[in-house]
Amino acid sequence: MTIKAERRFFRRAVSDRLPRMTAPAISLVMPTYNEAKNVAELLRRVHDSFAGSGVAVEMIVVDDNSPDGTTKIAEGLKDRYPGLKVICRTTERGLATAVVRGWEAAGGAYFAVIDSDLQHPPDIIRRLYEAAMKENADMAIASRKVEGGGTQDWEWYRVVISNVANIIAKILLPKTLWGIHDTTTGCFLFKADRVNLKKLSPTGFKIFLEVLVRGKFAKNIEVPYVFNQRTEGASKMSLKQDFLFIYHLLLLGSATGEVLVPAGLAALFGLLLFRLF
Ligand SMILES: Nc1nc2c(ncn2[C@@H]2O[C@H](COP(=O)(O)OP(=O)(O)O)[C@@H](O)[C@H]2O)c(=O)[nH]1
Ligand SMILES: [Mg+2]
Repeated sequence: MTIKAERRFFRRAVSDRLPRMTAPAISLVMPTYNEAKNVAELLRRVHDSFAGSGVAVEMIVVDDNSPDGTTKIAEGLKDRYPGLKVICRTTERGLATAVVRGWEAAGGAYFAVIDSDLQHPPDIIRRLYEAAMKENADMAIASRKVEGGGTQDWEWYRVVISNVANIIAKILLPKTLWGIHDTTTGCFLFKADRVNLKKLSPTGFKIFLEVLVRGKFAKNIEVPYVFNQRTEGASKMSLKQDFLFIYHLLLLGSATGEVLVPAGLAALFGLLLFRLF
């Protein structure tokens, strides 16, 4: 046997002994900060929602070293959910960067994200996946703003802020957001190969528009859902995050060049924002 043939023989012998790992269909990132009371229920409900579907889901919890011990609880569930990944970041905080960190560790054909506080109904991921498959969409968006969708008992000011943010987004990104109703969604699923993660610059709370603008999506669809009330834990959303979102929109607007004004405005707004907070 030549050396080359020998090497081939041994490589094959070793790889035959390795367990056959099938790549997951979906890699779902669940960002957590102080979600000790929600994380187990979320994992259970996502897992159960795919029972009998034959679809392999890779669940990835990304926790920013929450003081309430979320990481430990998630780690403790690895026996129950083989393949569950738990990433604990100790030097970084922030929702958008946490989500990208999770996707960096993911191996699925589709990437997705869901809030970990059960405000997004856990079965939405299966519905997004099935809708994307059926309609051959690159991106499936969980939407509160199409028929059948909505928000459960939101305070009036959150409704106003959400609608204003939606309108500003549509003004700044008219082409990208043409036909999309829920531009501030935090839950979506997309074909992984449509986005180069290295090209993303995640900031603040919102990751959807960053992915939509930097990725290449030929077909987007919206799937209705009702945004639930939080029953455990507390929101980390703040006025600062609302302002950061507008700043982020201005940056995205200047990046796509869809309207001319954002570049200058972004500079001004950024200056104001970072002096204020
Ligand atoms: N890893 C990580 N997750 C976060 C951070 N901030 C919020 N989250 C998670 O992101 C999701 C949405 O946050 P939430 O505070 O509920 O936002 P709201 O629904 O807009 O009030 C929840 O699962 C949070 O635990 C953060 O800084 N790091
Ligand atoms: Mg929430």
